[in-house]
Amino acid sequence: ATKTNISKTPVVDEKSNICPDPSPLLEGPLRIEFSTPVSLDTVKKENPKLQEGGRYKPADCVALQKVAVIIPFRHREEHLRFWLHYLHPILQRQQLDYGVYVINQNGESSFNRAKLMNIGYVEALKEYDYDCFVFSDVDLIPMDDRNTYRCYSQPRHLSVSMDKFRFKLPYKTYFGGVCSLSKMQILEINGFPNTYWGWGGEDDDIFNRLNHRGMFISRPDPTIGKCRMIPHKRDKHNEANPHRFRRVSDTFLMMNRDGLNSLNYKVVSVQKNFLYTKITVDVGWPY
Ligand code: UDH
Repeated sequence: ATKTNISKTPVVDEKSNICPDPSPLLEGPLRIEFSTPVSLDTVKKENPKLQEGGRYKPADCVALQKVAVIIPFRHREEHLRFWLHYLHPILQRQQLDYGVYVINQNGESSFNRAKLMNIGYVEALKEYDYDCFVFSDVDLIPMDDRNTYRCYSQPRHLSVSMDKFRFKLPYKTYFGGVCSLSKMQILEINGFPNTYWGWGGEDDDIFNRLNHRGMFISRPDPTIGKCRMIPHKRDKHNEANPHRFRRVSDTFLMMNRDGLNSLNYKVVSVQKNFLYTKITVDVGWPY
C-alpha cells in the first residue's frame, strides 16, 4: 500500500480560515482592580506573542479586522501600565490583528485630546493598512472581553457603563471614553476637531459630526459594556475649556474646515517599545 503523509501541512484557503465571530477564546466578565501596581517587565512576560511596537495578529486564523488602538496621552505612565496589562490579553483573545499607538503630547501646552486622535489615525496608517480605529482614554478598562474592540457598520461607543457614572450613560448622546470608527466613517466626518484645547466638548463635537453625516451610535448592551476608570484628579494643563459649549453648537459650521484637512503637527520621536508604539508630537498652541 502507498503511504500517505497525513502530517503534511494542509493548504489553507485564506477565505475559509477567517477567525470566527465571536472569538471562541472570550471569557466574559473580568475582575479589574487597581490596588497592585504592575511593571512593564511583568506585562511583557505576560504577553510573549506580541511583536515589537505592541503589534499582534492571531497565528492560526485571519483576523476579521485590522485595528489600530490609539491612546491620547501625556504624563500618565502608571495608567498606561494598567491599560497594557489588562488590554493586551483581551485584544489577543478577541483575535484581532492590532497595534497599540500611544500619541504623546510634547511640552506643556493645553492638552488637545481630539487632535492627538487625528494624529494617531494618520500616523498608524503610515505603518499598516488598518481598517478600524479604536480611540481609548488611557484610564478606561473594559470589565468584559465580549466588548470587542473592533468596528461596526455604525460608529461604536464602547465605554457605555462606566463605574464613575454608576454604570449608566451620563446622557444619551455621550461618545466619550472609548469609541471605534472605521476608516470610512472617519473620512466621512473629516476626522475630529483640532481646536478643542483643554478638557471637554470634543466628544460631543464628534457625536455632532457623525449625526450631521446621518450616522448613529451603536453600543454593546450595558452589561457587556461595563468598564472601570482608574481614579485620578484633573491633570495640570487640562483645565475645562470655557469655549466648549459655544464650540459644540458650531460643529456644523466648522466640521468641513477643522479636521483631517487642516491637521498640522510635528513628530518629535517614534519609539517602538515591546508593548506599544509611542509617538511624541508637537501639537502647537491654542489660537
Ligand atoms: N490625558 C492624558 N494626560 C493629560 C490629560 C488627559 O493622558 O494630562 C488623556 C488620557 O488618555 C485621559 C484622557 O486624555 O484618559 C481624558 O482626560 P481625563 O481623564 O482628564 O478626562 P476625564 O473626563 O476626567 O476622564 C476629567 C477629570 C475628572 C476629575 C474628577 C475628580 N473627581
